[in-house]
Amino acid sequence: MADLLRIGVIGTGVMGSDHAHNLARGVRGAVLTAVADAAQDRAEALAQSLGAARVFTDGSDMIRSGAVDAVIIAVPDPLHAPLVEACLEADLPVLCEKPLAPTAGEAARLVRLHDAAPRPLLTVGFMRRFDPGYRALRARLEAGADGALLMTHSVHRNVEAYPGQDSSATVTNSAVHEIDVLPWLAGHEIVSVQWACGRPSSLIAERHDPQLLLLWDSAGVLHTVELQVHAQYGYDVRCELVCERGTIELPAVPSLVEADELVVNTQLRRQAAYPADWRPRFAAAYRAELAAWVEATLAGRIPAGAATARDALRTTVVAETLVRSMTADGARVEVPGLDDVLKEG
Ligand code: ISE
Repeated sequence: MADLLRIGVIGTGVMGSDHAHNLARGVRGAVLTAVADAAQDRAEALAQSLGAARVFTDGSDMIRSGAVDAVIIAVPDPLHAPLVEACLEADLPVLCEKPLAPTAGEAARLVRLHDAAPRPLLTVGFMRRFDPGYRALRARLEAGADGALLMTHSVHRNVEAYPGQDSSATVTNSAVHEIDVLPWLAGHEIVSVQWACGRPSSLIAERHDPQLLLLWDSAGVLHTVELQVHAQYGYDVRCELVCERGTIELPAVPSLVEADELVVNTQLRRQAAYPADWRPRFAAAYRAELAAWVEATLAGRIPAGAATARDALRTTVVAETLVRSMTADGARVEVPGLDDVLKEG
């Protein structure tokens, strides 16, 4: 591998353009070489503004062009699988946005193809693993002073839901972050799940909002996750670990520190701003993830600590099991083992 990685970004929507901007701002050892999007005008505008040399209207053409050494996939979830497969065929390292694929069947197929590849190529962009707050939570838990972990409580709220998606997308597209990061924090796999809901918001008809997810891990720890994807007031992610001797939680609205904003106490009020979406909240995580991926790719590895193909498959399997609970009126359902999932199909 050369010492400068030529990177191509497929997808110029919210996340593709965010990754492209981060690359253009400067990541040691990497250069943004190409962008691809079926929306040619958008791809050309992004390439021109960031100085990317090549534009493709088809991501597969970029993958086969020989113009890039590594690829970032940031297209809508159902389009991930064929592009990841093309990268594996072309022997190109790939950072695929989460989820690896919306269904366990597709994700399992990618894991089998990846297992057959001569070297590890696939990293999945579960960026919370690189967030300083989540890393600090994990380090503190591992240090052991608070005793054993007993329960966790997470809240994940978005301002507005993506249009045209149903209740299952809340799990497969949004809750997958908690489904990935909670076992990473706790050190144990999720083994059974239950989906619950109560009174729905009148502001969104397409899906049930909010939803409550219960996840039990192999150590018996119960993780509760509240998802509200149409919460209106701001982007809000919380996580509290309940241990034997105390609790540990993420700081409130940590992006304020980065955005250089203040919490103001005035006229009998306490006021603070919320980010409008996940990009400012997880800006440091996205940058750290990209830097780690580039460094590892140049060294012929996949980044330590990032989500692997198997981690991502496990997350999709848990998400699919939650959707099964949703359609079974909230029954508690066992999560199938990865070996069984990989044997099927
Ligand atoms: C989005 O795709 C993300 O990855 C965000 O982090 C999450 O908060 C949001 O709900 C997803 O739709």
